[in-house]
Amino acid sequence: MHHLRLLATAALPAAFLALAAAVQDPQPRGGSRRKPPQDGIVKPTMADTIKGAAYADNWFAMYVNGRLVAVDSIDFLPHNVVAIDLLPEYPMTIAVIAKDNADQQTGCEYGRQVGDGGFCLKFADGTVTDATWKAKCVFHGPLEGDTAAPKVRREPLPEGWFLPDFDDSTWERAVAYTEERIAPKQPFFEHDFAGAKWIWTVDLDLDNTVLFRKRVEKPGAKKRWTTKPDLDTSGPTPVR
Ligand SMILES: [Ca+2]
Ligand SMILES: [Ca+2]
Repeated sequence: MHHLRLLATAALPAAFLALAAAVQDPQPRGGSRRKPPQDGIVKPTMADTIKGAAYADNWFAMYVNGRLVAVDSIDFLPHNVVAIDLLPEYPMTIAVIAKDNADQQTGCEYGRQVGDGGFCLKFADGTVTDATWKAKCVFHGPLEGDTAAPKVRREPLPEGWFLPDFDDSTWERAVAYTEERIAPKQPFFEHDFAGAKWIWTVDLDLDNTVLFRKRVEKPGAKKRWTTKPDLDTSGPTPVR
């Protein structure tokens, strides 16, 4: 009798273990959907990433190597900083759409006022915004700064403007502005933007939607990891 009870208590945990194993691994052993061995696969870790931050007056979305990687979570006010973890692959093409707050029909804000823009970015690999970036305005107004009878000029986003192989040779250089001219709000000073310049087009006031591009080269840079994404993240359509 004593013997039997011992046997039962010993057998029960074994049965539970078998059940738990079956729940965790529902595929038949040797079946085609079992995980392949991952020997030789090197996965990236957080140590492979670089940290960055971006501040836009008033809003931005950023693509890296053709992929949408960051969207400013606050469109108008308050001004905020977006912190970004990036898994860098070089050459790295950064493409940004930045928008000053402006009415689509008048180019004004608060009724008949003209607001100004500004964009600043810094990544831990040394990438910063400066006058080497390319810039293109796609929404300008009010024309001539005329707020009494405001008119605007708009053009569609160039096809594939955020893709690495897009030809931006006809775009102007970005123009760097002083911190005093931009007058950023407090969140800017709570992050490390040292060495980064404020950029926009030549017209900080009337150019309301601006595209930026920058190709970052890192000769000799090698990826430590071997994994490749299989998923399709192209769902979010380019913003307009
Ligand atoms: Ca404006
Ligand atoms: Ca603004």
